[in-house]
Amino acid sequence: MKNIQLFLLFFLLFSCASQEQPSYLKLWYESPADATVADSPNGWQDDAEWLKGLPLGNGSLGAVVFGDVAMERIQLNEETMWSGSPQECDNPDAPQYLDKIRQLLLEGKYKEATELTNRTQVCTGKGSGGGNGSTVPFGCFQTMGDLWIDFANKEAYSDYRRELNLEDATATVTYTQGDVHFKREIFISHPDQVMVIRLSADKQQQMSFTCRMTRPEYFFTHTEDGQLIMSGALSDGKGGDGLQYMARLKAVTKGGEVICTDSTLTVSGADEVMLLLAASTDYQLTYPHYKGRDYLSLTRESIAKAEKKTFESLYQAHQKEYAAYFDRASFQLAESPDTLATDVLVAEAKAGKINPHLYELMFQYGRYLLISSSRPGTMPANLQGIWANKLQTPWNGDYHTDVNIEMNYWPAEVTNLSEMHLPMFDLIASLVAPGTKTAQTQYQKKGWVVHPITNVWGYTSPGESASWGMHTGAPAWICQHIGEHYRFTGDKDFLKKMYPVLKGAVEFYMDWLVTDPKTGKLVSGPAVSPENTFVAPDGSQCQISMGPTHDQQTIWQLFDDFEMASEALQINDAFTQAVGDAKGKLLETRIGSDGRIMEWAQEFPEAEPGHRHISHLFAVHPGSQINLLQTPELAEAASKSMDYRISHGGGHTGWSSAWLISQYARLHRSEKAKESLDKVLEKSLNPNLFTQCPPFQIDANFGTTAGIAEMLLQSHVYEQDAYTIQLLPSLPAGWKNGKFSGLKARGGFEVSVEWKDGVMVHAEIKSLLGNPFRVWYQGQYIETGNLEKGKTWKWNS
Ligand code: FUC
Repeated sequence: MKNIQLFLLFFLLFSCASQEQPSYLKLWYESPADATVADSPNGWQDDAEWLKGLPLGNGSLGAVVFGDVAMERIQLNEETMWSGSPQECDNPDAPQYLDKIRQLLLEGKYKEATELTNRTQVCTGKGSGGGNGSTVPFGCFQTMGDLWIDFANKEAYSDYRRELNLEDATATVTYTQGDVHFKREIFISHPDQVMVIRLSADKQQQMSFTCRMTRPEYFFTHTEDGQLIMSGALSDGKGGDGLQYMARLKAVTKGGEVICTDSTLTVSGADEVMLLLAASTDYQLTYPHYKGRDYLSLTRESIAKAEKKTFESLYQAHQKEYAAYFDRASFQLAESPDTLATDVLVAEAKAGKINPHLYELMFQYGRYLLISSSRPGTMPANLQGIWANKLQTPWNGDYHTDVNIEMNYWPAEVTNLSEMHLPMFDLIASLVAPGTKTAQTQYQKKGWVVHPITNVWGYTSPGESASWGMHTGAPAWICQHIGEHYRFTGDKDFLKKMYPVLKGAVEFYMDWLVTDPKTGKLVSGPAVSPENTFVAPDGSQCQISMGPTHDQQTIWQLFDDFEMASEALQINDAFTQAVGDAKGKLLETRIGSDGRIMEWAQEFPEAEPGHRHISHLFAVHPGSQINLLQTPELAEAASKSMDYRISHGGGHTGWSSAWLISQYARLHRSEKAKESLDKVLEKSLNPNLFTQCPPFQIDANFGTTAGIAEMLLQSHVYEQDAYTIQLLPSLPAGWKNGKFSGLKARGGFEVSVEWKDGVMVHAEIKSLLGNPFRVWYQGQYIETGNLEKGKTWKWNS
């Protein structure tokens, strides 16, 4: 009997193992990225080989792995490698012109007002350096340099494959030289704060190579305690040294010999080698940001701890910690797990043939990139996440608040990665002190403000040109994330902590808004509709006006969120009441004579009707004020606005097209949502699936993930004290069969759905908070009621 049991056990184990599917979520390639091609010196020119590399990251340390056989290049990043330093850019002369500008605008004198705004309201000094700020105080997010591994074996190779497994956040390179099969495994551990590189072969004594570390400027190397160390200082943008940085490399070998010089670490004849790399800067992550972090000890201790562990235990800790986030959500469309190499998928998409697996990959890649670039306690993901290979990263690799940083975080809540959202709140909170000074100096107003750009140095002044720099809707827009985090998580401690921040932004607008004497409505201004230009009645091209729809909508959302937060925290006083009154007096979104949403308070012709920004539709997405269920007329007008934009060439940059996925999805125009999604895949993908604006910007990666989620699940409509959970609200006809699990809905729900032949066959909604809920599918409410915390509602066709 015992034998039979044993036999059965072995049979079961064996049959399970043999049925185990290889990981499906991989980027993989049959050729390396060429490490011998130098990066272009021009900061704005993308590097084709780098964009074939595989990105790894643990929120603070990042790398792009080339996988070149003879010479491995691992391009290094650390999230705080910022040149520059704090600077004084507010203009104390600005306030005296504010009333005059407002008066000119309200009188319709746009040309004069735009000129006066440009002359008096912009920042002092060099601002962002025109997006080229690496040598001015604004600074720039820069590469940390490169780790080069020069292998002694230069023979020809075969059986090459490199891959990035999204399920364990590990890059692998395998190839055969002669009769030896080589393998490289690379991951960046969050629990151990090191990059781990295992180099192995299927025969003994095959590992011989020399490592170097270099940087395009400001670097020194030396050896200490058997480590190769690269260190240096970045420019502070004022002629001196700014941040100090250090990267340490250590080899742990099985067999063979290690010799370090001041510029190299050489391994000869080892059976297997584990390289450990730790890096940091002295940037102080806690506010007030500047220098102070003990980067020397931090990197020393990370290596000292990791070198005592085996590769297996480092890998297991890494995999467990990472997968706890990644595995929370799934999305499956393709019928079979057979996939093509990723560069083939990209090439096919460019030729107009999109493999369904590419949708799955892009959805999960955005989640992978968010986990890899934004962890609790780190800086938020910047314009390139944490991956940049230059000294002058495009747009300084900064935080743009007029769509880009917001888009980075659109997938955070809905794809079940709430924790990854936290760095954005730390950044917002850190803007309060400098932003209060800017509000006072620049406008003599209360509260705090920020404009379209910020950096790690607390930059809150307007930009160098008012045409884009006078984005006064920025504090309202970024603060929307506070409300969203609360709506999804119900975390009252978080809300309590962020309430003063939210209130500070509200205070600014309460002081900033003015009554338009013609309409009696409250309007914001002087302000831009992000980066867009109108034709004023006298024919001049202007950007500045009073009450652009974007400001009005974002401020409405801020006031509405403030009311929600005050109610949740049981705060009811004269200020909350005044905010409620002001919300009712805001100039509302209006429909123009052509049936579209008006972008400005007057019906101006657009200078660029296909402009990439779609900021006047903020209320459709990411806002929720305009929606199909509660404001159908405005929704119809928004639909027209989108179609008009697209027919005039809109959606032409990566992020613009990615945004349209969500906006169309919110209006349940599933085929248009898919068209926008397909456009991102056809026009904006690099071989490593990083998206192009162009240049490379990570926003469209995140916008695409968020857009796909928005096609599958929505929960932005709040009616009768409950969130309406809309299942498959924007499912395109081509996505016949599929399923998703673990997406989140506002009100604290976890949702899984399966559909066949375009029809939902199964749905499960788990209540995490016990809030009331309503379920909507194909225009019908299929459930309304209460679901106890922890209980799951199930539905079958
Ligand atoms: C905004 C956009 C640009 C670019 C930049 C980083 O200003 O208008 O297209 O994405 O951010």
